[in-house]
Amino acid sequence: MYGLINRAVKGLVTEQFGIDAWNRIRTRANLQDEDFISMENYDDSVTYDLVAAASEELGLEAETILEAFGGYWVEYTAVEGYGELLDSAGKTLPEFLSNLDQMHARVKLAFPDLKPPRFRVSDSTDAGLTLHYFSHRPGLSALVTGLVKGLASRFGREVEVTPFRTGDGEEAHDAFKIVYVAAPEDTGKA
Ligand code: 1MF
Repeated sequence: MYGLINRAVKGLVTEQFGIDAWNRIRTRANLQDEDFISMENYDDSVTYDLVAAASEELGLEAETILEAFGGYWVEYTAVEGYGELLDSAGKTLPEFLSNLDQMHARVKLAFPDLKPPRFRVSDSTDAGLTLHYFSHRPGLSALVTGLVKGLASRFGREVEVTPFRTGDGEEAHDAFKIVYVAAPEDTGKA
């Protein structure tokens, strides 16, 4: 994956746990380099090793770290030069989620080594929707949960996200049931 991803992992760890924790994680993951180059393509194993090392060093489940990272990614890319990209993908959560493949196509035009996952929305109603996720990369479902929650908060709303497996054989994939949590002003109560 592009170094931007690994830089964001470093950003999350250093902001929440400090630079010493980051250096212990980096050492545990056997990384020689002090830093990552955003536009350079790194083997996916670098990212997986970082998450595993962070999990061991911090005593947190990998899923917990991945979910936190998903939320962080939305904030991080917004301030690291991709705010316009995020703005262009939609003005509401369901619109954004329906446009994820187009958003990735735009990024891939500029950065051809991108290997984006594919997403599909189904069953979209006033109450929520189902997001289908097809990735080249195994084990990142909790990351998508965090991305969706991070996006929701970018749009000023809250969601419940429940992952599940769906489809048979070749079609088997991860999906997420997303339910909008009513904002306080919508409930009639204070
Ligand atoms: O293959 C890749 O390197 C890659 C990197 C990031 C593929 C996808 C992504 C983005 N995606 C990360 C989870 C991937 C999980 C998987 O593969 O199954 C998150 C997509 C996303 C979902 C919801 C909301 C926002 C999202 O992302 C916004 C986004 C996506 C890509 C970039 C920035 C924001 C991006 C921009 C430039 C990149 C790489 C990614 O590369 C650079 C960076 C600096 C200089 C040159 C190239």
